[in-house]
Amino acid sequence: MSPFVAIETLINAQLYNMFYEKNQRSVHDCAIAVIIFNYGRFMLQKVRQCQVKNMGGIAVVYLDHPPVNALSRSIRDDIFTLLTAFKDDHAVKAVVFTTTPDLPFSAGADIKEFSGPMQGKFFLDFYHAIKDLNKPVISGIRKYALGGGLEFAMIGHYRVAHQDARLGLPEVKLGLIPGGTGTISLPRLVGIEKSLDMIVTSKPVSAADALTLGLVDVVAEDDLEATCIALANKVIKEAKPLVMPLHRDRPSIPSPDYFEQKRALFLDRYHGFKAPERLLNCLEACATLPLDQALSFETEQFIALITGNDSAGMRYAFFSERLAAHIPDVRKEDARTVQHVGIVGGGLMGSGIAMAFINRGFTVTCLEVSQDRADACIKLMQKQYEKSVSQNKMKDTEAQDRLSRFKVTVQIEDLSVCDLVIEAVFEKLDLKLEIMQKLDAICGEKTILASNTSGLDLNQIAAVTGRPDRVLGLHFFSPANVMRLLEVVRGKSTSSATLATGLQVAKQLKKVPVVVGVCPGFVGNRMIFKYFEQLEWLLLRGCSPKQIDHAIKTFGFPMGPCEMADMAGLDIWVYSTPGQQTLVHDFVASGRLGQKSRSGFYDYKEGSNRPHPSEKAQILIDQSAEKQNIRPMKIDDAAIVQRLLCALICEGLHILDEGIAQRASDIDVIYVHGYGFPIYRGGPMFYADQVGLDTIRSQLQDYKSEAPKQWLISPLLDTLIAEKKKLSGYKRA
Ligand code: 3H9
Repeated sequence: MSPFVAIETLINAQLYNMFYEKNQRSVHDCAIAVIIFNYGRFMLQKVRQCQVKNMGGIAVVYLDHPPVNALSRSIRDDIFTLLTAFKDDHAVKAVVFTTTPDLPFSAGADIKEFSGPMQGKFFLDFYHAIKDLNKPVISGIRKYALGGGLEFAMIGHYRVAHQDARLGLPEVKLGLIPGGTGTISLPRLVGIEKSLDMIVTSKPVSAADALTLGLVDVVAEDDLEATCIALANKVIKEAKPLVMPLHRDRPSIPSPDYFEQKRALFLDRYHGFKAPERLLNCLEACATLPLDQALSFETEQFIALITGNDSAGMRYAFFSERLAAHIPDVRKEDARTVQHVGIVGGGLMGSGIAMAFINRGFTVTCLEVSQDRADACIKLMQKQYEKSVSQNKMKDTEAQDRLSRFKVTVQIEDLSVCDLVIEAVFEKLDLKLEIMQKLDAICGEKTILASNTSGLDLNQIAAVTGRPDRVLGLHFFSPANVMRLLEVVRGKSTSSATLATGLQVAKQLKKVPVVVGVCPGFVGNRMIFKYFEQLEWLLLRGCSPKQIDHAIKTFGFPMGPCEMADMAGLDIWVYSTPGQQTLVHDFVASGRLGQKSRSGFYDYKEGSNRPHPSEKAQILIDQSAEKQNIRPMKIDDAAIVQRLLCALICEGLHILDEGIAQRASDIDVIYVHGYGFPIYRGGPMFYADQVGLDTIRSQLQDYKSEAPKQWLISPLLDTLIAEKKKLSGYKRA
């Protein structure tokens, strides 16, 4: 016996025992496992990812690749091997793919594998294998079937969804299209219009909606596995011809100019994003081309997207968002339970924060300074929910339930019972210190105190309390009930249990938390000050607000810096830069505060936030330039973008060097979710890698030669260049 055969025999025997003893399965199951096992060299792992049970001639395959059943190469190969084995096994009459109750059906293809070459079996292989199998294939969908997971289910003949399951094709969020036959199968099941809506919005549908649409055949109220087996037995008994969704008729086109109209619409709505247009091309191909040509076309479009920079940026953003929540010294289990939240200040920010909490099931008590303001706060909240009801976004009963969990008080003592109290008062340090002291005096021992400061010294704020370990910063972005970013500020005394609680609360609020250290402006605002510093440089050298905003919007930001500054309020900029005398100070001194005063870098008509170029603003800029003896220069759009982005990158490097952010990808998450950095460009740090760190270095050096104090270059950049490392992969040891 050769050593290879000997090893294989030994492993076969162990595997046989493992299956038989551990899982109490029949000899037949074990035989299948051994068939699978013998198929390749590394089947021990593969078999673990696909477990098989014989249910009276129905092979039930459990996809078993925690935590989300991502269809990695190994599990794809397992599935293919099984399908091939079932073809020759006459005992197998039908096949059910499902999962045990703890696992979802599948989150789709393994996104981690997309950066390397595509290897192993893929969706077209599944299509051919199931076609050749010619036995009913049923998918039993638990929790969710997303992306490639749903595509796989749509290749088989039937789909059964558990009543709580959601089904969707969210590939566009990763800069992709469903490239595993999804753009051809889904329209054949639900039509072109619904397919376009489902794919382009990336929104999954419920099991009930999927049934109505014809995406699934049965909804299982309780026992998913039993429902699948019952369906399999029925199909076997009926012995009707089997029709795969891909073999159904081509879908009809809703109207003759349907695709033209959608292309025109998408040009505006998805400006800068590549996947939506390619999706339209695929759906058109689905409706007009024979199956084999439509499938090849889909593959081409998918490959064009997956090999492009945009999808790389969006995939990086996907993983960066998840990585941001992992803090090495913080254990999830240490988080305290938070149910009742106190908020100090019921203004725009405070009420936005209150809504964010109420909407996720928390009870909120808000503190206001007077009964008049308390009444105004309640009214504002009622109005918001009435609006949601009138727009059919919420049922009246739901709105009432949310409002019943919201109270406004003028007695600070009413906050004493809260698990977490967040101060959201005006950005004045003295005021915040006074409030924190009072809260510390009245709140229970376990209450966590948080400040919503957007950049004041959290350590100073924590130091006035007797519980600095239970103080942290929760910097919400306005409007707090909408914006997903949350900077979670870790002070020098913040305990890991307090931080764990902050991260858990963020997760409950469905926010994207990023942990940052203490420095003026933390990460996001500290970088934006540098961006605004260069905005001023450009304005003083003759670039108009409109030109600058146009250049940045063409790069992909939804808003230019002048529009953004006007929206936030120029006075905020002045408060945040005490002791300085800049162009913005001139604007504020002349009463131009931005949108709130209907005048800033632009003019605004009453009742509208649409910016109009302003002669008065231009006069202020010209006067300031003249006072400082600055002459106009010719600066093109590319140079504008380069300068503004270099300002972000340069400051981001210092922030990393100082340990204020622990990873470069955390900075990117902040910029994508809080400042509108185009997600398909990954974030400023990822973008720096794409431009090339050498190029960035020489650009920074050029700027430095004009203004050495403004452009200090972090030594980290030189280290990364010397070590040939990527900035986006940087994390502090
Ligand atoms: C596709 O299918 C292409 C095909 O059309 C064509 C191919 C030819 N792959 O989010 P969570 C990880 S494209 C790899 O924290 P939740 C995630 O990184 C795919 N890993 O949990 C995290 O890891 P870690 C289309 C994945 O419960 C862990 O799983 N599908 C994948 O809040 C838990 O994730 C999608 O776009 C994946 N596909 O949310 C779905 N999915 O613990 C993308 C997740 O190390 N996924 N991970 O940080 C999601 O939307 C959410 O993760 C999901 C779970 C809703 C599934």
